[in-house]
This record gives sequence, structure tokens and C-alpha cells, in this order.
Amino acid sequence: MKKILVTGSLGQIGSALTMRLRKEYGVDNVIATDIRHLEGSPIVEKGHFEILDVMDREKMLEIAKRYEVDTMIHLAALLSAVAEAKPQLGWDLNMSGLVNALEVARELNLKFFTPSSIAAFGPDSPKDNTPQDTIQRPTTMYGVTKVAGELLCDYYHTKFGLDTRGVRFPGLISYETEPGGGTTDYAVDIYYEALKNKKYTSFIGKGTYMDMMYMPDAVEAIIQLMEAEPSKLKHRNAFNITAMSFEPEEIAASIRKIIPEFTLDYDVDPVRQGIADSWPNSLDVTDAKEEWGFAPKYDLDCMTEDMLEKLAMKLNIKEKKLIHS
Ligand code: AKB
Repeated sequence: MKKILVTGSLGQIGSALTMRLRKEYGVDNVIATDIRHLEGSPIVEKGHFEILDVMDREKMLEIAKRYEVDTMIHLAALLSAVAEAKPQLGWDLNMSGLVNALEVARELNLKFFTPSSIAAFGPDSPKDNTPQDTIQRPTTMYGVTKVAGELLCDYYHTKFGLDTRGVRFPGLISYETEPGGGTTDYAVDIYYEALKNKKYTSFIGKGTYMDMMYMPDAVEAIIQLMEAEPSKLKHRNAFNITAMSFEPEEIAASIRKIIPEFTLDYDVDPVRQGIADSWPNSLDVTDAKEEWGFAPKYDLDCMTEDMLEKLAMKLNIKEKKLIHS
């Protein structure tokens, strides 16, 4: 990758990734785009930034040509709970946005990355240690767009020789930008509430295991996969990756190591619980390790410590065990 166009750069993955890419490849070599402008954001103010609605293929092509990019990282999409509430919009945005991005990539012969998700699996997939290659019959609109997206990216690779690559992200946990409308978002909200109110009411029920990963590992995984030697890749769209699998009581126990008075209760949201129940408990990541050396660094306790420390700074909250002398 030399010059990279990012769509959805103000979103949860985009805001962490854009800053990391600018550091790695140079500020002038990363073109951040988003449908909205965000006053005061370093993504907007500390590098190239363009307003782009991914439904507008002409403008996407014009920006890609003007900056002479060689790589497209297409992130703009609706997450699971929002796409379930607005399925037509979920299909339109997730699929038309992806087709536009792939077409621009085809015309300019760009390297291409777009994320898939654990949502690409469904209730018929094996629940534990879900294999890389297995049955994928998702029951959510988001999942349908993710499976279709994986197939489409593989199609552009085999039919047109485009260098498309992707991962199936688990729930991503980050402190920079809050996610919007995902099923795994409880695992982000819980840290905010632990610091602010020392208690959290979970919309995901006790005993529900889902795969998760801390954002710094997710960002490194994208860079590592995009820089991997193409001849080593037997798979392309998309690799299972995860760093941990936990249920609400386990993240609460991890938080209690730093905030002992933290309490957790439940008010389960049937829609998001239904989505979570249709997803795997844990993924098998052997192929990502073997084909491009996937190696996440953060486990649950390391992530909790870093997350609470960074969030406490951001929210200006002083927490005894987080104050290092
Ligand atoms: C969501 O919950 O929708 C996302 C995902 C797992 O893709 N975080």
C-alpha cells in the first residue's frame, strides 16, 4: 500500500485506522472520506479529508483519480442492529456502497480491503471454534450483506484479477469513537458506564458468548493482511479473526479487578439477543495465523486495563487503581 483511500473514516474502525495509516504511510498518503464532516476531529483537520457518500460512484472515482491512490479500504456500512431495524436501507447502503467501491477499484486497479463480520455466520454454522470454511446461512440483513460481500469480493478477484482481501471481524472494542448500532456494542458501553456510574445494565443476556477484539489489534490485522505476500493467501474474503470470546459476567469480572464496586444487571433486548444467539460463540483463526501471521496482543484483562485507563483520561475521571505514581 502506498496511497490509500478510506471510506467511512469517521466511524469506529475508520477513526482508529486512519490515524494509524497516516503514521505508517505518511499524512499525505491517506485520503480520509466520510458522508459527514466532524468539527475538531483530527481525521478531518490533520490530513486529507473529503466528503463522500459511498452511493455516489462518480465522486468516489473522481477522488480516487485525483489523489492517484493505489489502495481502497472500504468501511462505510450499517451495523447489525440498525440494518435489522431498516433492512432495505441496510441492503442498499451495504451492497451498493460495496459494488461502487469494487467498480472504482476495478477501473483503477486498486488493492482492496473491506471487512466482513462474525455476522456472516448463522444458526446453522458450528457454534464453537467455527471453522474458516463452513456453512454460512445468516438470518440477519447485515449478515446477508456480509456473505454477499465476501462472495462479491472473491468474484472480483477470480473474474477480474483484483487484489481483494478481507477479515471477519468480531465485536470491536475501542475508546476513540463509539460504535453505532451493533450487537456487540454492550462490550463498549459497559466500560463507559463502569467509569461514569459504577454499574451497567446489559442488553445482551448472561451466558451469551461472542468473539471480541481490541481496536489496536484490529487495525494491525488490516495492515498485516494488506501487506501479506499474495502467493501465501489461499483464502481472501474473508479470514476468521478474533482475540477472545467472553460473556457479560466475564467482562464484568475483569472490570471489577480495577473497579471492585462495579455491578452488572440485565434488561435483555430481544432483537439484539436474537442476533447474538445466531452468531458463533468462538471462531477458529488457524488459517489467518498460517496464511499471514495473525497474532493479536490483547486478552480480556489487558484490554480492560488499557480501555479503562484511556477512557478515564478522555472522560476526565480519576479512578484509584488507574492512577499510576
Ligand atoms: C455488530 O455488532 O454489528 C458488529 C459486528 C460484529 O459486525 N460489531
